Amino acid sequence: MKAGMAGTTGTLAIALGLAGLTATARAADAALSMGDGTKPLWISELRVDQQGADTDEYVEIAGTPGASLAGTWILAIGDGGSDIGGVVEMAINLSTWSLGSNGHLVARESSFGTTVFGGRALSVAAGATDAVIGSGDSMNLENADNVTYLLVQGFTGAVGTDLDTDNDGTLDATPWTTLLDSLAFMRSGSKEPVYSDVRVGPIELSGTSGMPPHAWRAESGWQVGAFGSWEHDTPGAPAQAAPAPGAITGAALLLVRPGRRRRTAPR
Ligand SMILES: [Ca+2]
Ligand SMILES: [Ca+2]
Ligand SMILES: [Ca+2]
Ligand SMILES: [Ca+2]
Repeated sequence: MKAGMAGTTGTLAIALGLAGLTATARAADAALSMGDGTKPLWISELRVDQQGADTDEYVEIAGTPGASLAGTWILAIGDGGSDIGGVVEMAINLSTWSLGSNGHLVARESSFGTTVFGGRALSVAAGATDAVIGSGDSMNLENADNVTYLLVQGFTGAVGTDLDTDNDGTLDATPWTTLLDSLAFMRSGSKEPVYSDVRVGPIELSGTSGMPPHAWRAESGWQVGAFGSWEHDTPGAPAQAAPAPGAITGAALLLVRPGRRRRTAPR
């Protein structure tokens, strides 16, 4: 695939470090999701899927080094039973933790670090807070259909609560005091509503049916990583720099600036 400018004002196609893979993804500008500015915390990386059992899922939070996470929750909003959307699938209370000395926290399951790709198992970087959430393969970040991730303060709902009773893509209840950050992982063909203007995927990778298996926030916006490789995983550490436009062929990510027209990346 040829990477380069998409030719429309406000859109930018850049290459990803996924040599040999054919991929198409899109994401809104990351700046949209930086919250309301009252608390400098944001979601910086997620691993939701991998080749084989999903033993190594994690969510990375970043912000001011040492910042308290009192009252802070990570939520996953998706389907539940026959309800196609708005259901709280996961609610992780981070209140007992603070960001590490390097400004990062990794919320992960205890089986994290067991899968080896390319001779490397994942580990939480020195200086980051290592927050073990549940035992074994228990975090279960869904990759079967669209999921919205929210970072909020003061959550008073619960897993199973339906926040979009008419499933029109607008939340009818927001049981939190502050929305700090959000993004949605999009899977090909999924009709489930999402609740963030920041959208990552779908991306055409073998074995994922369009769901981005891994994504991280770069200065230029969200980037998508590989399914059977930890090449771009940096749990607890700052993201790798985004590849320069045109530097690597084989994959492209379309960034759409807020308030401007979306357009499909060139194939
Ligand atoms: Ca998963
Ligand atoms: Ca609604
Ligand atoms: Ca619903
Ligand atoms: Ca990272």
